[in-house]
Amino acid sequence: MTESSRTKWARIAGAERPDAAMRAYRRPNLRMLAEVAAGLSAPQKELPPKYFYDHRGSELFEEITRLPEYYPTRTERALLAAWMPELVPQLGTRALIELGAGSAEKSRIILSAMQEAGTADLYVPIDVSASFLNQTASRLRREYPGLAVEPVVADISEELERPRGLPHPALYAFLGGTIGNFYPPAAIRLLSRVRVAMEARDRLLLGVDLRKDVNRIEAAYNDSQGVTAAFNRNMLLVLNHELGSDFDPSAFEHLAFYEPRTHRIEMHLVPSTAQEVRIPGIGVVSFAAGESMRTEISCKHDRGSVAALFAAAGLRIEIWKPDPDALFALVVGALV
Ligand code: SAH
Ligand code: AVI
Repeated sequence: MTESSRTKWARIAGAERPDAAMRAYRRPNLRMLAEVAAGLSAPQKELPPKYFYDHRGSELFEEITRLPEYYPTRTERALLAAWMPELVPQLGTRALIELGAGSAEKSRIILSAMQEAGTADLYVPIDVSASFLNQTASRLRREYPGLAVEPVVADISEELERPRGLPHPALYAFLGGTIGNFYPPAAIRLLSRVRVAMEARDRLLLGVDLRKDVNRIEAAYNDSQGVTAAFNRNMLLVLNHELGSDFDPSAFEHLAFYEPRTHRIEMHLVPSTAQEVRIPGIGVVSFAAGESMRTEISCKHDRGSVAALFAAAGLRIEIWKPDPDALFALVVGALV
């Protein structure tokens, strides 16, 4: 990767760098401002879920992964632990490029399998959450001394760049079911970018949360300790910090429900009383009491829905591996 492309990535992402508080007033985050303006003027108010993830948001997500109700992380971890020691040497993976890497807690299973096979050359974790990503990268450098770790701060809904000099075969990993947080057209655009970056020997490893009993899914997004509610409200703190807005997070209730027609969880923030929110650069945005704002979708899949996304992106399912209870699946994708 060139130095200029690194600078570009940093400029694109920018959200929670140490100077952000100062910068919010001197030079607003124009991309965020434009997305927030568009989302809050739509008939159904909506904000992009990538804005959950400042450092605190990333920590709250880590807390979610440990909740008894939140089954996806522990199910995917068990699948990875059982399968990677066999799959990685089969693929001969020399580089792991991970989209939305977060803490890379589960990625260590893949990296350890690469190390065991003697092919652990490069790890490229990509994430919007800049300070959290750098913390992850520092830890991994300590844990895997022979491995080159090249973090990239980037918004994967916009761009994906293939690092220059990438060793092959490379494995593009997109874990956790995060693909579900993208509307299908955006998911197809994202997978198409991965497909364009891939060479014939490379593979995609995708984690998808599966369709199942609605109560089980809804419980995962309405935990009894209120961590998901805090994660949801954190987006308003991110906006206040980045844009200088004056959302009162305590005035908004957390709402999460499954929408069977579209096979997705929707998360909303709903003010119990009318709100007038001032957002510099946008103006005053009014919320009626009970008027919801959608903050996230989390699409649930089956083999057919993944095959359809893959086909639209020029990929095919090479291996489909659900856990024994069919809660979550790992999918290996290859070029068509
Ligand atoms: N892969 C980890 C983390 C999942 S949480 C796991 O499976 O546990 C989703 C991660 O994707 C977060 O770290 C978040 O910061 C990142 N993310 C969300 N939207 C993104 C975007 N548009 N571009 C880059 N990273 C994004
Ligand atoms: C990151 N992503 C896959 C999580 C999900 O389950 O959709 C984010 C999340 N939202 C609420 N809880 C967890």
